[in-house]
Amino acid sequence: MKKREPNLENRREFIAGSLVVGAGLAASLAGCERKDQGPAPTGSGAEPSTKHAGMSPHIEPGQLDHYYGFWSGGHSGEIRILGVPSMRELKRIPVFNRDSATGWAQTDYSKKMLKGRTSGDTHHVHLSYTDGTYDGRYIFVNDKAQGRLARVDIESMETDAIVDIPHSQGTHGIFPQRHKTGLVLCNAEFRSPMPNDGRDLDDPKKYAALHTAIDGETMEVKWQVMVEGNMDLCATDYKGLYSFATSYNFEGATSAEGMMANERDALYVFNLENIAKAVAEGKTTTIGDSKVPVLDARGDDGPYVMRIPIPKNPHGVNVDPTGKYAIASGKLSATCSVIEIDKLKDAFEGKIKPRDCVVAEPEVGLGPLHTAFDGKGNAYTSIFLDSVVTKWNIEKAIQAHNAKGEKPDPIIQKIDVHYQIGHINASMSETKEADGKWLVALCKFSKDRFLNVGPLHPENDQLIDISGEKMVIVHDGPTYPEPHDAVVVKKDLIHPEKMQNRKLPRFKMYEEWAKEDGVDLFKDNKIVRNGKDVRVYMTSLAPNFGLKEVRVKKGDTVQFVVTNQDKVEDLCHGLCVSQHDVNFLVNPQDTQSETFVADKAGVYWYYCPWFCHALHLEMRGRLIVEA
Ligand code: CUK
Ligand code: CUA
Ligand code: CA
Repeated sequence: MKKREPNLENRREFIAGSLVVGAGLAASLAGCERKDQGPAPTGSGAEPSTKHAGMSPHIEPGQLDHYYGFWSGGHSGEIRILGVPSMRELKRIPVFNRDSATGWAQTDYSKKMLKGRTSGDTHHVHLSYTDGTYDGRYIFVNDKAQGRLARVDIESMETDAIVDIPHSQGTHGIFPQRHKTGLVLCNAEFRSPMPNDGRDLDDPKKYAALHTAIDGETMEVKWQVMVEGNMDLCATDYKGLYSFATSYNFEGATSAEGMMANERDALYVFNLENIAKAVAEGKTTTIGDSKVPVLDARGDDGPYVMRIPIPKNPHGVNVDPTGKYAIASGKLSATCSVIEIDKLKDAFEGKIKPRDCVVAEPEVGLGPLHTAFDGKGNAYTSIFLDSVVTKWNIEKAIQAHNAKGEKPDPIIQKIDVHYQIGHINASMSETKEADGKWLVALCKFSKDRFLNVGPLHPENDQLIDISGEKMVIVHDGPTYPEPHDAVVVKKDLIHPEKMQNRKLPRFKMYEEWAKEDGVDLFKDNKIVRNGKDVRVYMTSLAPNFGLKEVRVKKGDTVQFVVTNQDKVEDLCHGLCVSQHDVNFLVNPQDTQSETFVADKAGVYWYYCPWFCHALHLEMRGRLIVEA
């Protein structure tokens, strides 16, 4: 073993120690030995690892990246877009959070979608698929905090739908079907009473969790399947037949110790065809006041759900680009379980046992979490406790599993990452077009890799060149906490529009108002009073607002509806009303609206907060509130 920085070693021991509570766990982890240490950590006198013969992540000023990276924002509640390989942050898309720059969670339509809530916890971003690859239409993202699923329209790069999933606490793993934009499957991580109305409070045996199917086109909740164990990560196959969910609390415990009691938990396999049939035949029930059909599949290895025993507190599950294998990571076991998807049919028909679908279980390191692929038969697993990425060969792992006597070694390389890696993903890894170029390693701790910015450190998203036989770290990418997952997408599959295209559902709302009030949004500047409700239609065209003065009475509810007439790319305006907590963005050719109460008499300047013109500072007017 190479020499390490002592405090790094301590940190690993500390983190490992805090996780290793069960006695059986230490024993199960003891067999794992690290093989290749990879390059030494940089920053301690070691050679920087960027000197290598492979690809450069450097993108010259004015040059464009080759991939879009879609990052979840974790408890920031947003989605971020990064350019890969430069790792430059290009945009943040507010989803469940309040965003002062764009007015998200303040504008009328976003408020309506969010129902007054302004926080969320996004973990998993996935794009809509057609024929096993991205079709460039939608981004889906979960909210673990409040059990929701949201969708972003890629043309506008704006959240266009948010769905509350009934009786789903801790909506965590999500995955869209890959044969077409069909269902988006969503896992509830937390078991809870059904319905959660005060019953069964102290009877955890009766708690359950739901696997929910949402139509990716209409964003309607189609059905739910109730199971007994919790569900963590989710994946789908490439044919539309199955979805998968790892369960780390198959024990049904309510404490961490209890959740680690058993050596094996389970991978749930949902048979989507059989479920759809049962739903169509009405073999369902409902829970509480939700109208969504629920199939109760607790406890039975029936035609709907199968449980494959796998070790121990499994976390990630990922399907390889050939669609042949689902790989579940042990987390508290040093192994990954490789499930052969073609065998599932026989297992569902009772011809083989569920466990017979496991065709390999290689030892990859301490605390395996997630797996990415290069399209050349290799898997890359993030190893949290060891802070490494393990590159291993899937076919060799299968040969080793079956071999009598001498076993081939599937492990190709382990490379240090900095530090405590969570998710991992490779360019196009979640599609059949995985291209084996770049790997992003989303590390939870950055410690000494960046300038000290106080107790809250950035995360460290490292970029790894996987185009050669050996992995090479080429870039550290600090991010604001806390992205969990990312997908890396070829740039020619993503075509956002440069001007607002007015197809989003919120435009229907403005058009209806305009019709009611006999107004042309693009032409008219008009104040419409209805009792104490005042609607202000106003245009913007650099460097002017259509109204220089808006006169209302104290106590009026004022709604500004602003339409940006500018047809120039990148020419945004916005509206900020001084002292009234009103601030929103209006893209070129966009309309936005926000409502507030004018509760203080006086003169309040409204102004454009986006630097749009040499006379940008002069782009303002007076809100005159009469006593
Ligand atoms: S979970 Cu965060 S590291 Cu929410 Cu995908 Cu595995
Ligand atoms: Cu418009 Cu500044
Ligand atoms: Ca467990």
